[in-house]
Amino acid sequence: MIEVKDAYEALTNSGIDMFTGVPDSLLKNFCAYVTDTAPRHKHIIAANEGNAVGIAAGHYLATGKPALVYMQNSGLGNTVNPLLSLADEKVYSIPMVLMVGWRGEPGVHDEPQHVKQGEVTQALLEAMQIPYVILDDVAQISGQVALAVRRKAPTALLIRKGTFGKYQLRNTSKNDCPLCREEALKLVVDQLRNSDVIVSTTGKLSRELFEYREAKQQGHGHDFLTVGSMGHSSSIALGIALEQPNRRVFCFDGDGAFIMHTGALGIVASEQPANFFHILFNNGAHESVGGQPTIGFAISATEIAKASGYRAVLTAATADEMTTALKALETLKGPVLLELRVSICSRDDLGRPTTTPIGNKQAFMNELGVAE
Ligand SMILES: Cc1ncc(C[n+]2csc(CCOP(=O)(O)OP(=O)(O)O)c2C)c(N)n1
Repeated sequence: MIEVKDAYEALTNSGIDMFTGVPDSLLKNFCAYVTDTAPRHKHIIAANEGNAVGIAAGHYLATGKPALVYMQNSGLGNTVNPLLSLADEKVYSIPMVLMVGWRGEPGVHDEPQHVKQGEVTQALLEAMQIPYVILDDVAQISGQVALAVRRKAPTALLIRKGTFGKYQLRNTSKNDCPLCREEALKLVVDQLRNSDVIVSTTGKLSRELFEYREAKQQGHGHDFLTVGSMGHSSSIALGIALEQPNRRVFCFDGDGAFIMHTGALGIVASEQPANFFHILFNNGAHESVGGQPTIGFAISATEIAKASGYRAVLTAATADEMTTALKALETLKGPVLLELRVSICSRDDLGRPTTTPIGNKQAFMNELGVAE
């Protein structure tokens, strides 16, 4: 096991003074240490992993020094374009070191959305001709930094589950919103009509929705749980809303996911689906992977939605405000964004969906009356 302090110091002693990326549960302890330790402006939690590669490239252009880009392997897809058409030796030849959390490593049990990603992670890096090591000794770190500098190209550190020792984040992102997300989610679900469907985002929100449906014995056919594919729930909901105009389609989004692909809002608005209701559960954090902060409360999600062309925007934080806003949805035409400001307090005993993704898809399509 490698202590995160040792890994951080191995990076800084090798000349890396800039850290950027999107948090990952396997990198939770490392990301926490970076959050607490790196100076202001030397650690940027990016909107998505491709943006982080861009930040690392800009940092190199301005300093001549490589940056570290951390991500879950799910985020590799977001990086392929800037890695191959910006940082690659055949284009601008920009060194950086990727630190990639290896969810779904073959032989290690993981959730379905990580299985294929885990199987192809090494092949993806190899296809991109990015030299990588599976980190098991802190001494490998300086070697990968030196290789990036020598080749003037990206290199990678692949991180297995349990590689890093524990570190407790001190600068946790907290907010004083009165309701936990789970309480807010229950208020919304209780207001829904039987014909409404939900597309819910990656992480704990979908797990809370699944458990609430279990508790209410309502089945899961009304909910498409976007277990992977972070940031795309609103686009999935748009695709449904346009073809099923007689039912309301709700996207249950998280702030990290919303920020990851915010351009989707303008596209939703450009279609003006009257049956599209975007519920943003904003807790200002990537709660599902360790509670690292997002810019959720620094931006105005409602202003973004309004400027993107949503027909109406609402925000609520107390139970009363939420109840009033949910009543207002009864008469409003979409696209509507309702931002629910919630605190970070998910349960430690939160379970995971017991249905498979394919079972979920079939039940959902069945509910929509569509045969495969
Ligand atoms: C492309 C991609 N990058 C990173 C992850 C890892 N990941 C899973 S959930 C999550 C946090 C999502 O944050 P938010 O939408 O704010 O929801 P919360 O965790 O607060 O419930 C992250 C970063 C992922 N699944 N996919």
